[in-house]
Amino acid sequence: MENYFQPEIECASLEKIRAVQNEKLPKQVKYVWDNVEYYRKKMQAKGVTPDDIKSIDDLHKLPFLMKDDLKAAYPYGLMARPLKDCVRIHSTSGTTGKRVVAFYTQNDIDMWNECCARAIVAAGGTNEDVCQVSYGYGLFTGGAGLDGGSHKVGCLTIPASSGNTERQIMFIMDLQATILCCTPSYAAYLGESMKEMGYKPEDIPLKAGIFGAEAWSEEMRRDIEKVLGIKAYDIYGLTEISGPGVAFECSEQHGMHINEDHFIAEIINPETGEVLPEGTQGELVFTSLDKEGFPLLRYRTRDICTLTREKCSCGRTHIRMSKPKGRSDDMLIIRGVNVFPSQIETVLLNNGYAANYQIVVDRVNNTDTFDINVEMTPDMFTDNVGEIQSRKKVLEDGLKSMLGIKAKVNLVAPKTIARSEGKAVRVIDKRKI
Ligand code: DLL
Repeated sequence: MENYFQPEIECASLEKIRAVQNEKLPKQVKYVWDNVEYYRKKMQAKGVTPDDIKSIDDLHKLPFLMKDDLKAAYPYGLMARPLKDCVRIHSTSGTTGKRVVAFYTQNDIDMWNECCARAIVAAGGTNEDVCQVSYGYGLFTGGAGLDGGSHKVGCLTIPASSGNTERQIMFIMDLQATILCCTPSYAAYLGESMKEMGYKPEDIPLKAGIFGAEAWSEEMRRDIEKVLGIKAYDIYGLTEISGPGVAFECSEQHGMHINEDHFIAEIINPETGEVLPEGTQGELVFTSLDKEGFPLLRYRTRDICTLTREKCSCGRTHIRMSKPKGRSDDMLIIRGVNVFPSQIETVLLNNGYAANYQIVVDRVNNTDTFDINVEMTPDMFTDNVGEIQSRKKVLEDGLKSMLGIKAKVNLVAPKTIARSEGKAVRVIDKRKI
């Protein structure tokens, strides 16, 4: 039986969802206009005033916000409330330049925690569960978000944070954790470590995992489910819009329901900004409907995906987004061809490898070099040169047909590629362009 945290809104009719959005949007636009000078100026430059936004049909009239706007307005320029009304900040994991800092009022935190609670309940969570939160706690939103959701559901929460794999495993086993929340790459590593320690899936008390914060393939899901003996659910979100729980998977595991009573999603053509029809792939854009501290309107996520309103048998009615293929800024352009790390991952996992790989791109004599270091699994590890060569060829052929360009595969020994406790680092781009 499917359970819901807030069934009246999660399963509301489309008319009801639209009514909620139509009521909230004009108010939110007026609120931002009155309180965020930076966005008001953008609206003025486009000749739009709050009076022009009467319903969600007018959404397209509003200007976009981009990451560059967040940098330009850093740190306080997009806040809509004085600092005294805010109770928390979080910040993105960006490694270059200024980080994005988002501000939350207590209402913002409550709304966000409810979104995460919806995700936990959709993964089968109840107050009988022991929920181990192994996302990083701190500036990153993963730990705090799932922790808050877990409390709302009434799970016994283990705030493990990331890292210290032995201790993570000890808690899972000793405290009989039933739900694990972490990045998919860390879940895979925990699974690999538990297997090595001799645990079989049936020995592990976990029943569900809530994994997100980075792109992961269906093949990786299958592997994690197998090694941990669980059902693995995807969860999506971003600091700018709140954190995890903007969208989450249900028992169908077929797209993530976007919490449409709080966020409006659009898909646009990233080149032209044109809004695309449902089902078309493009860049995801979010408008927050009730954020108080840091309310972003038409924020371009750079995540590439599709949306669908097809009926979902779980009973939820909110629109679903596909797994993001990757970020438009993670997309590599190699010899003129667009390459997403997730495509490479699919080929590797379909050929029996785990998701332990690193892509190295460089430019030599004006030509892109494209190497993929792939770890052999302990079962396939050998020093037989002929066997390695033929394995390498199978992968290179598979990659060529998936990507359309040739990559050089280097098969490396098990455990030689660094594991990540948070988001995995898949790409090293040495090109200086
Ligand atoms: O990663 C929030 C989060 C924490 C989501 C825990 C899920 C679980 P940021 O660090 O701001 O926030 O990074 C946001 O991560 O724009 C996507 O590119 C990527 N991302 C997040 N979830 C997924 C997912 C958190 N399920 C950026 N699949 C987003 C693919 C994801 N990419």
